[in-house]
Amino acid sequence: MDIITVETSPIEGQKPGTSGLRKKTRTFMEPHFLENFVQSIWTGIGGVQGKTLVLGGDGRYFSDRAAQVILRMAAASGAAKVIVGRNALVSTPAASNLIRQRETDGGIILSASHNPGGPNGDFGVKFNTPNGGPAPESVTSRIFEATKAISTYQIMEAQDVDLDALGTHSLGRMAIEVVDPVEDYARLMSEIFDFDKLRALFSGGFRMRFDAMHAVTGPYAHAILEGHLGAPEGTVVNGTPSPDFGGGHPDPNPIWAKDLMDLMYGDDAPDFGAASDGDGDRNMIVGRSCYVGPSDSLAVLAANATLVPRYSGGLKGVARSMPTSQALDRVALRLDCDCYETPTGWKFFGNLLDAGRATLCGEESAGTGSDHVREKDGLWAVLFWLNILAERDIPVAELMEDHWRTYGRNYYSRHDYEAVDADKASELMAALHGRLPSLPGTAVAGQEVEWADEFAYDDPVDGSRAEAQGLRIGTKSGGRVVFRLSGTGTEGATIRVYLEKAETDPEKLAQDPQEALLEMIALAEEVSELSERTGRTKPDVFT
Ligand code: G16
Repeated sequence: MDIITVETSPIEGQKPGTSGLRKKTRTFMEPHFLENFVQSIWTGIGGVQGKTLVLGGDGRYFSDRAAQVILRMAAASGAAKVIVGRNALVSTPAASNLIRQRETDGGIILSASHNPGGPNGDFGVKFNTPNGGPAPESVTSRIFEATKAISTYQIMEAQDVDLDALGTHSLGRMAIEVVDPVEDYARLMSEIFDFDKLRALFSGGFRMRFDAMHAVTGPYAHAILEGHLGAPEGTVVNGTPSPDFGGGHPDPNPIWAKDLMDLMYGDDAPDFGAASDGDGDRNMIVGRSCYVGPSDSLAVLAANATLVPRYSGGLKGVARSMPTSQALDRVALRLDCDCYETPTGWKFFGNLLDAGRATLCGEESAGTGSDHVREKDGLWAVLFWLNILAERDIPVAELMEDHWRTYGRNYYSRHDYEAVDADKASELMAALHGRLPSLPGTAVAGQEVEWADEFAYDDPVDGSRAEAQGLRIGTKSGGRVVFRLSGTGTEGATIRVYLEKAETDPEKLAQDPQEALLEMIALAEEVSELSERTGRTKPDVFT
């Protein structure tokens, strides 16, 4: 089989964002776009000669073609072996697990996460390092530099590899091992959670609905929930992955998982509802008439962690991304464990997990995870909740009330303004940045501003510094507003406004978050002049 060297030139816009490179699928399908980026990954990680990699993804449109290209490029550059999920389907957390379990040199995940798929949707490519986690900025910036200097790439001329056939194949001198992606992951889950207790929960009549949103967790959820744990057939819905996610938007939040929300707020609601996203790393938790926001979910997991076998000895520490609500901090204070605040992006948790400083991590963007892998993990979070419910034997709503009574409540919401003109969004951020020093001590929308800054993070493990990670304003009353531009969008700019208000008065713990946050919403508008600058009067999405 011949190895061809193809002449190419740098393509604009190949800078990895919050989580790898995400673009419109059609952009990825343009000549050389994928190949340039993949060759740049090889350069950024010091080549793939003799290395073993994992390859998988959420099965979205173009994944099958992209997987074949990547295999031919890995073979051309001398990789020893690639471990591929059957039909190139592996959830992000399961890929992280495979990378770790098989002690490989890293892996490539093909996904644009919760973004819609299909020819008019989004596609993405992400490299994970040998610890199983998303490449840190030091690596992604080397990859980006390589995309700007590329002049050739190598690819092997060969027929497609049959990725439907389990077992070992070869491509030139490179071995390709096609594995069942569910097996190892299911084993890992059974080692973390009390599967006997969960089986007893389901055999006792506990009812659940898991919405896999036509995405990658379907086979995992069928195997674990209905197989290992004996939940009745039909517990998992939309459980067959499809290249365009059934025409839907595989983002587990109350808007895109509306069917699940309707069921859970209806007359015959089951005890527990959950959903996961395109690549299986995000989760949504909902009890009977009780949606649990991601920040609260993280705090609940931390507060109840010792009920789960793997965490029964306690937590070494916890971590959250900066915009995530400070509900977790309240729990950490009680548990007397360290609580780290990192920039948005799972890659920032990697060092803390590797160094044994944090056991549990989470983000407001519906991601929670622990040191069992180096990615956030949707199904793991669902099993964690089930394990807690099995032990505590109370409905979700009661558990939340109890949690807020014990720790206080951080009302929280994120307002997203999507596809905003990129220049206008940058101008808004620049103007706000300029105002920050003058804000403390003044009143904005009737709120006294106590502090205002731009978030920067000094990694306590490797000493690296990440600057310009969001603009924050804190009020004397314990409120907080954060502004950030998303690093995962594929169209214009997405302005994210994160709103938070702390409440400890037992009489005021049952408000609607949007109502409770009205003052913070007014402050955010006044300080940023968002509607005037962008013409938007209400968010496209709020969570
Ligand atoms: C990715 C990252 C997360 C991040 C989220 C949102 O999630 O892995 O760490 O919180 O994007 O990022 P942004 O606010 O920059 O859009 P996923 O699930 O999309 O891979």
